[in-house]
Amino acid sequence: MAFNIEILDEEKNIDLITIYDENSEIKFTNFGMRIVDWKVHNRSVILGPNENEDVIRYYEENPYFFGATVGRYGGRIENATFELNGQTYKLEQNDAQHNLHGGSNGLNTSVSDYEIINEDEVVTVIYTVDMQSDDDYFPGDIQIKVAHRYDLTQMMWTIHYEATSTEDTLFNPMNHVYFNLNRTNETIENHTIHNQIEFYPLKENQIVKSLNTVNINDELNKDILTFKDIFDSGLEQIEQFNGIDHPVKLENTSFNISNDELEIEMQTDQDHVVLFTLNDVDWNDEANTIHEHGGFTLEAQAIPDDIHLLGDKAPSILRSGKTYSSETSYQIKRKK
Ligand code: G6D
Repeated sequence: MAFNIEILDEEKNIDLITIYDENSEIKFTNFGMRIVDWKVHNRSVILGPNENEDVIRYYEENPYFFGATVGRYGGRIENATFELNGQTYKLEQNDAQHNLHGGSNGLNTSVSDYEIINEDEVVTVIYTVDMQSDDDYFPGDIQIKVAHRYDLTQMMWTIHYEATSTEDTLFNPMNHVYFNLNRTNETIENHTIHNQIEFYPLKENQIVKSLNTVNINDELNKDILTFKDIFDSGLEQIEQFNGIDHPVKLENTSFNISNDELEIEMQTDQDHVVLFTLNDVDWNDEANTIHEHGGFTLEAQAIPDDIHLLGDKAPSILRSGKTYSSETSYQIKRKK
């Protein structure tokens, strides 16, 4: 057996699923369809609860969506309202007057049924959730299937999303995992980014301003950037948000970030990834392990607020009768 299940809360049906071999170990929970930990050769590469922490309480209190499946809609929808097919929909205003990550009843709060398929070297956890329009005020009831597949040989975690809706709606899910490849709990400044960083500027309210992008590599005249280069760039957008919190255009399907020892490769069928570097920390865990620039997210998704930027052409529109399907994987590679 390459996995085990620990019951975290019997009444609420919340479990912790660990998939492991001698090289790596990954932990998932059906509470918010989260990744809880990922250890490669005993080194944790993501941010999450410490060994002795109460896992459920940790996620209930943590405001940064650590490891969670986020949806229906990742990112902010301006003024928490949008129009679709000539109808106006009003969502919950849970981030000033805006809607962030689908509202307070989003997928990150769900407890889902799941089944496990064990093929020895590849273990898949398949979660199913029904979301009602009454839960989050988006149109349509949606049936969602999220699969977390872990390939022990490749050290590769793949997320597959599938959804259908009873009415035309918006669906733009992602996972909010934070990576830090360092051995000690340092900042991510030393990580190198092997792709161009071409981002969409934000307005003061953190909503995407327009589709006119800024390329940090061009601005700094550097082929390869580290996070330190970005933090020290002096670019107004980076200063304003104390780091990056922007959708980045993907020029190809893979996106790579490394330190001296490890590399993470993301592969996705999405055209954008929101890169967020934990810019302002005002909540901490008991061991005080969370700090500014202590991790980065790779939120593969459609551009937040695409419904206002692109109207009827927004990629996040899910028509009733159609099936949403998308896949993103993260692989850890050893450099030496
Ligand atoms: C997202 O872009 C947002 C951030 O602004 C927010 O603080 C975080 O989620 C929790 O990445």
